[in-house]
Amino acid sequence: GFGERKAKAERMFSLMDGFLKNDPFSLQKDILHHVEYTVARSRFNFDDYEAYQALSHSVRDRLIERWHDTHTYFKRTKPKRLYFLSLEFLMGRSLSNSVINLGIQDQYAEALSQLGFEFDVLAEQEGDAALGNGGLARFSACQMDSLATLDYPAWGYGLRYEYGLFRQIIVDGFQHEQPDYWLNFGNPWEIERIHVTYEVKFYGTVEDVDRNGEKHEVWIPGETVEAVAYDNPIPGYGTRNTINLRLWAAKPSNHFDLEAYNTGDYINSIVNRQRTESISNVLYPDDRSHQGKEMRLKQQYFFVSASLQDIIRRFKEAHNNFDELPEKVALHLNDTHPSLSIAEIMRILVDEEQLDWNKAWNIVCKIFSFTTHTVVAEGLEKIPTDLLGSLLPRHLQILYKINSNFMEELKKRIGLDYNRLSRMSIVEEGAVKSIRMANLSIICSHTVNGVSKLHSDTLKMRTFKDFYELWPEKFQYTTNGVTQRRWIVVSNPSLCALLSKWLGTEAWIRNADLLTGLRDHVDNTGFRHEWKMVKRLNKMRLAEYIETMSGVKVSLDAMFDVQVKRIHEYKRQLLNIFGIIHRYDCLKNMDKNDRTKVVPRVCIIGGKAAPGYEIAKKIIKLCHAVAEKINNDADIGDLLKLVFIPDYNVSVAEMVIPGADLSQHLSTAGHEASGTGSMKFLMNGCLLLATADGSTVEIIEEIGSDNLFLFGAKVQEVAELREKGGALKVPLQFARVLRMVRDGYFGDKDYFKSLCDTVEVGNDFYLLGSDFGSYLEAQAAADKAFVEPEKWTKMSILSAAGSGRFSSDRTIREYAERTWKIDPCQCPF
Ligand code: CGF
Repeated sequence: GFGERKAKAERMFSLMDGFLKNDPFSLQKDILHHVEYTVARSRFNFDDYEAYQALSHSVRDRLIERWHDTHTYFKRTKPKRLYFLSLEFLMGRSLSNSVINLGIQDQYAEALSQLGFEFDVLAEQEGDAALGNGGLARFSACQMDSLATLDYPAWGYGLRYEYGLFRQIIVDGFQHEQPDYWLNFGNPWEIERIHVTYEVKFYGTVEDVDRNGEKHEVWIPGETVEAVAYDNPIPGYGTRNTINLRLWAAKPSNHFDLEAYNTGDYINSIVNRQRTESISNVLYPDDRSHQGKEMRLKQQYFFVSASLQDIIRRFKEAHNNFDELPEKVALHLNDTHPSLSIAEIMRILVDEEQLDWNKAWNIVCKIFSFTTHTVVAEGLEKIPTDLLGSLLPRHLQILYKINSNFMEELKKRIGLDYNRLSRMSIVEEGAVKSIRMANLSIICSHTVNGVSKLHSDTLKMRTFKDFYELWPEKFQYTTNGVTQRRWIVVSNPSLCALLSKWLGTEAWIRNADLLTGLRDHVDNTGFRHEWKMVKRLNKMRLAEYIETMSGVKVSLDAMFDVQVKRIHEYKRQLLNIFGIIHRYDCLKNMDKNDRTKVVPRVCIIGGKAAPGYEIAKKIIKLCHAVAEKINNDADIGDLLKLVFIPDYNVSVAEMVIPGADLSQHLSTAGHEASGTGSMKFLMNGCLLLATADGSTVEIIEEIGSDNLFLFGAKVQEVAELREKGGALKVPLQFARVLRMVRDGYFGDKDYFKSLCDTVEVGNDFYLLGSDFGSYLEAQAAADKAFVEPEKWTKMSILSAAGSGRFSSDRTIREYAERTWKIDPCQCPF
């Protein structure tokens, strides 16, 4: 009865001592408690790794406490919630980020030092959670941090891959991939919810059933897998709000296929079952080309089905009418990867909740928003109908019905323009009949977002022109951003202290617009001196890392010039390497006296190539071959060094970015949807050398073209240049560099042939040749600025001062207000 429950609650409360205490003494007690009882080591004898484990468990306790309070409050106040659906999250490490956001970094540092440990050393013990590929996935992680910090009632949903993004190892200059079994040593940052499980079904048939005299289609699935929830608390900064990232893992289902077991083939039935349970095992190592693969489709549906069951259950607990769904639920499709959600929610509403189709469709069209991260139409996801029909027969029917309704409506709007009708159809007829996931997402979403202004223009004018003309109001753009908590506070503590000192406040950590205040100090020599000292400190840290990784000793007086990102032809790492070869060639042919005027450079390149992407792998090999030649040329010495940083990931980025003087963003204009790496460099006072692509266009608006080094064809010139083909003018220097590689100057002549072919005149799709001249000019301008340290430092300060607009806090606020229509909901405890 009620009395009994009350007494129980009171007793439980009296046993608890309020919130966990955060003074150093209490933290020490907690850490030792976890050493003894969680890690099960003696508190008199434990090493750094065990100390890290105990430490993270004590942090986790504090996260859980806030997580509970936040969710209890959300439950009570029933705000409209955002569900952020993404197949990829690149979270990196959690420890430092968590203690900083919880505001107890100093207390932990003190507690540990009294125990004889150093916080930073323990933080290094943690591996990266690399459940994503590149920009899209790290952007998801930044958005989660901003959602929590700005108190939005949001949930992230994703997959708990057992193997994250592969580890890159380099053997003899070649990339090799090794599995990243990141859960090997346990993961203290997640909470397994063994009671939060859902059955996810696949295959089977669709049968007609009679419901109150009406014929209805019902799916009789053939296979069941269980999804188990793993919750990852995401703490906000400067707030108690701690939101949830729920990741699903596939587990054996209790749902036994009796027949399989009764045939007597017990062992084989278990082996078969295990195969289906491997759904969440592996992350696909390429965010563009996983079209038409059954496992990928299974992953998508597994993710979508578990998430939607969870979301609908939560909705039904608090509301009893689906008409309220659009006021209470916003579903965000992070790219098309989760867009099967549309068919799934229609199935739930119509088949299970027995809503009328039109009513369900009206509701569904009000809850979805969609962000596309792609530029080229060829990059858009398509799923062969054969595959979809066999794996999810009922969903295919639903998709056909959505499409035929849409086609009818469209005919009324645009008439019988069959070409346009067929371009806009969800179903692509052709050699392989397929479902176009982008068309589906656009049709059903109330908002279609681009990730930068330029990207959005491309979507409207090219990629989704037909849809834009039909529904101009749907098309918006929300420029990407990155979180200053991770990219300054965690990764660049000395800059963080300097910013707070000169801005006179730490408020910029929650409001990055305040960084513009740095402009007031740019003429102050004392400030500039401190700024330079911070950069030097970070360069020292990076130089040490380079020496340990590659054995190459680099001079701190050299310009640290960095290009780190996934390796892709459109990102043009090859242009960078050709520029380096040209520089080397010039040095070799230079008078000894002239060499004294040369700005020494340390060129740093890092990034992973998708395992099946041959040309990208050749770029990596060429980089190593060139590095081998240059770095061993005693005649060149410190004037030029080239290092490839292996296994580029979030933690490596945290160290490399603060130490960079110059960073390169070289994509052929019109190919990078946004780019978020540039924003991280900008925040860290690193100068950009870039094309006017993606969000760089907006960066120029913000910091002025005088404060970065721009080069290359503009987006409106690219098509014309391509048309010229063989008649395109290419500078002599380019031809010379290409010849050096072709002639085997860096060895492996035959191996590099196909790579050289990709940039030969007439075949140079990404326009390396025609951009080479202006690239070299931009490089020369960078050299010229570098020899004037005061000028360089001013440019560096003004870069950071203009980076506030590229905080993911701004991105999230725009999404929340314009797209999701959600309000902050701050837990008052
Ligand atoms: O998403 C990207 C990145 N490769 O993950 N695209 N995808 N898919 C774009 O290419 C970037 O330009 C963009 O910044 C990023 C996040 O929107």
